[in-house]
Amino acid sequence: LPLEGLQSGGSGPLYLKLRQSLEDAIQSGKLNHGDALPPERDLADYANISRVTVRKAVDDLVRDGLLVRRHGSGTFVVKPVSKVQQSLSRLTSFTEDMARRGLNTHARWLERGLFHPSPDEMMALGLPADALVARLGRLRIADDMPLAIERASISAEFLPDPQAVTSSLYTALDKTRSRPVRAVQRISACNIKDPDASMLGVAVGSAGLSIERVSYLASGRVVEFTRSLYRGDAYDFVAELTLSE
Ligand code: 16G
Repeated sequence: LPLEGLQSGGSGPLYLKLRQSLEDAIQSGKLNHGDALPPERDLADYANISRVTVRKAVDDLVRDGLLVRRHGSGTFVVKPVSKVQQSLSRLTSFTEDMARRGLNTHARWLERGLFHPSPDEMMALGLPADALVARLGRLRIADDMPLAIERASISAEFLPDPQAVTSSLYTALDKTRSRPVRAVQRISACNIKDPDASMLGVAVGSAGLSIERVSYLASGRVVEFTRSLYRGDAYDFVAELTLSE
């Protein structure tokens, strides 16, 4: 593992740097799915940092579902064939989430173009009827497994050329300096009907999670209104709860 020089390279908390190195090792295949992580004591000695720091980095990756602790036998790199554990406290993109797990994403485009907003889009994005909205409809696939159907609506002001989105929407928004910094997400249970069921490769009536995300810029303006349908058998959404003061 490339842990030398953690102390010297760059600024920021050590545990974040360690977390990043471990993530990089998973992504690049230096650590394979199913591999055991070296004991925390060894990692600490080797990188010349405290065990508390190592524990903090590992805790983060366990919380995000990249690593799993097995009682008595150690910490392992999660096999992605199992459910995707998705943190509910971080504003990340699908492409990033999958890349962190070492999975490649691609999309089957269902819709991509500029339209006048529907009443729902007018409400969610705060737009008049004569405005333009970029609509991106995608079947989202990770390593050949269809996981979700997503339909994103973005005011054309932030995404004037929807054809420019070839893979990640958030990367495209980054380029126009309009990547969201905050989002409100609503999740509800549903049964997956056709044609969605056949696109997702599940039986008609299987359990799904219907998710609506409204994302905001730092200025408070709405950037994104996205409706997603996730396979219930492929996703676990995990939230960290703290006792409020
Ligand atoms: C996630 C978001 C979706 C966002 C997309 C961007 C949920 C439920 N939805 O899938 O709102 O548009 O990421 O991903 O998490 P991209 O940058 O890979 O296109």
